[in-house]
Amino acid sequence: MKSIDLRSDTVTLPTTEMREAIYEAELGDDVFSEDPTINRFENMAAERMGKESALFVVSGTMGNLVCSLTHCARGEEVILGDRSHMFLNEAGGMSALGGIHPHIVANQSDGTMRLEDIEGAIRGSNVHYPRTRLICLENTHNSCNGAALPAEYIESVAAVAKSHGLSLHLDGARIFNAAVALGVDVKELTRCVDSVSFCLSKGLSAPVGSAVCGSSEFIAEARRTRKVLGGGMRQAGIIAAAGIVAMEQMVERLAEDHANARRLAEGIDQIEGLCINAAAVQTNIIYFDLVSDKLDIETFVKKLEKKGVRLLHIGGPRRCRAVAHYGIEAEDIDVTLAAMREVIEES
Ligand code: TLP
Repeated sequence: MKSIDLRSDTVTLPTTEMREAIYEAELGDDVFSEDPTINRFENMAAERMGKESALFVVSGTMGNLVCSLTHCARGEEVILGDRSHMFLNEAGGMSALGGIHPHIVANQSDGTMRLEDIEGAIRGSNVHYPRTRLICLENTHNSCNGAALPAEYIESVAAVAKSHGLSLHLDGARIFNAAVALGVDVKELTRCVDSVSFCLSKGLSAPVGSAVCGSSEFIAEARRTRKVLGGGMRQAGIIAAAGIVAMEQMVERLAEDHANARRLAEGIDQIEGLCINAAAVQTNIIYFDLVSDKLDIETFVKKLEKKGVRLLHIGGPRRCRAVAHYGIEAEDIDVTLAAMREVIEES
């Protein structure tokens, strides 16, 4: 029985081309900036994001942390969504390691924060207040149904940031999913931000790694911050080699994952006992609720697992997340739907 693991797109394994690129990667010491594969990766990442410079980091969490620590000094404040990954799922790194104060603003169901809420959160000049320094967005928005934030919205937040002398960071862990879903070049989504982090190890299937991109000046400082965190790596081209293949070969196929997520959402919509807003599905992430009172959520997840389908119970007391990714085919979605129907009927 094939295991259909829909817990996350982080479970993707490297492709044959990635394994070959890893084997053949030319290497050097990247702390001396002498790893040719890292240099090629960073040039490519910067070019893709339309930024002057880029930095390879081990994870999305490290990418976001490097950016917040580079933008902000101790006691300064970051405005970010109350459902953002940086606020919910990064172990409070910006506070723990940087003394940075998070100021949360409500995320709407489409992953945006209202402009008036952002404006309202910006501190005035008063000795009692922390100084606002940074605004963060997330695209796609993981916990808001994988919503893709359009370029116009990002531009409007950038205008608010600019008018108050603030920087704008984008957690673009799945920025390529957003670009594919919106049918735009990724640069349109990054043009107005001061820094962006994106992941190779999610839908793009590389085993490890993320990139941080921004101006040359910002990245020079970010390189120092990464060193502080112990993230200066030596022959790191061995992992960046897979990241190059990820950017070259794995972006356009993300549309297949979006189609599979939609197929799954539409199927779930037909199952009595499950509840989903199928119309909200734009990319590869779906959330749905178990509304049947015949079984509890843990039993539902466990019984599905016995049938070879893995989901995450996350996002609410009776909520599950499923993420489509490389290696999951349309037939797997049909098997998943059949398994869900059986589990509910058997209860
Ligand atoms: N998200 C993971 C879990 O942490 C929930 C997942 O399975 O979706 N930004 C966003 C928007 C993310 O979704 C994630 C990972 C990260 C940053 C952190 O990336 P990593 O796991 O590489 O540190």
